[in-house]
Amino acid sequence: MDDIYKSSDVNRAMRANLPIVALESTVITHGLPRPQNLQLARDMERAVREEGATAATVAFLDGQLHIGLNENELERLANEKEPHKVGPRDFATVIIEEACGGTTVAGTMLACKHAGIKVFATGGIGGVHRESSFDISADLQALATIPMIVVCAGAKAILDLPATLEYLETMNVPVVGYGTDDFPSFYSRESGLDVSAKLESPEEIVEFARAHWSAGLQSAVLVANPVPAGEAIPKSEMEPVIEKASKEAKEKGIHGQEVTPFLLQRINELTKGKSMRANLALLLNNAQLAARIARALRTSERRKAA
Ligand code: PSU
Ligand code: MN
Repeated sequence: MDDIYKSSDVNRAMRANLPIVALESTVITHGLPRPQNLQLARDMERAVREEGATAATVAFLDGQLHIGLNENELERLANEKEPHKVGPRDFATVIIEEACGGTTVAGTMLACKHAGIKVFATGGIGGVHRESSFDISADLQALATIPMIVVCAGAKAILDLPATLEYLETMNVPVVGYGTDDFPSFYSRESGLDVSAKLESPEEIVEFARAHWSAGLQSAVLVANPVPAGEAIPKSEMEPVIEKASKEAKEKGIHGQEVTPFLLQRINELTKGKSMRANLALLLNNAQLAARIARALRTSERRKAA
């Protein structure tokens, strides 16, 4: 892709070889309601900056891929009437239609591959869905093929988590629990399922990722960072809500790209906003950790080069 537009902040950081954290934008266009979406986008960027890294929110505006948005562009994206949800297969559509859209985890990773960004923060990755037989998020395919460090709060609990973890194992994607053995499940700190490695610091994560890539693998390292304890919702409390929302999605015939946004919104209604507070808290927490990892990665690269 030659037509990538980088913000002045991102250009500066790249020239000076400073740490950069990519942020996805489907969470802005489809994951959260207005006005919380714009607020969250700004807060995530600030969280990255406060930890000493440059934030690069990735999105399409008028068919152009942007790596890093300025304040006006962020505001425009958050208020866009009918934005696309852009995974890798949708790049051609938005380019040709000169459309606007939020990039998913997979779409953002593809953009990072072109821009040379190695660290990325999101809320929860997509995975294998429960309610239809062959709905598997393209996020998993991207994790299998693009070597970066992706920080999430586990996979969304609306998914079939055992199947999602099996897929990641098949595709050689290590799942690192940050300070935990138990794979977090987005709203909850636990799932009862195992991670493949437990690490305790950004430095350990960087060392692990380097070892992974030096073994010749091209897959991502997925870091699962549990939602902060204060905003976490126990699994037992979330499970009936998820069951109900999933059943409704099936009855309404919701499918394809619409499944995830429908479920997130319905769960928010059913929990009277509690799930959204957890969602916002975990997004900020992940931006913070990703920035610390990006810094540790730069330090380690400098040391290697010296
Ligand atoms: N995490 C959130 N909210 C979201 C998403 C993740 O907290 O809206 C988005 C991500 O962009 C992810 C997408 O890539 O949902 C997955 O969609 P699908 O299952 O259709 O691949
Ligand atoms: Mn899907």
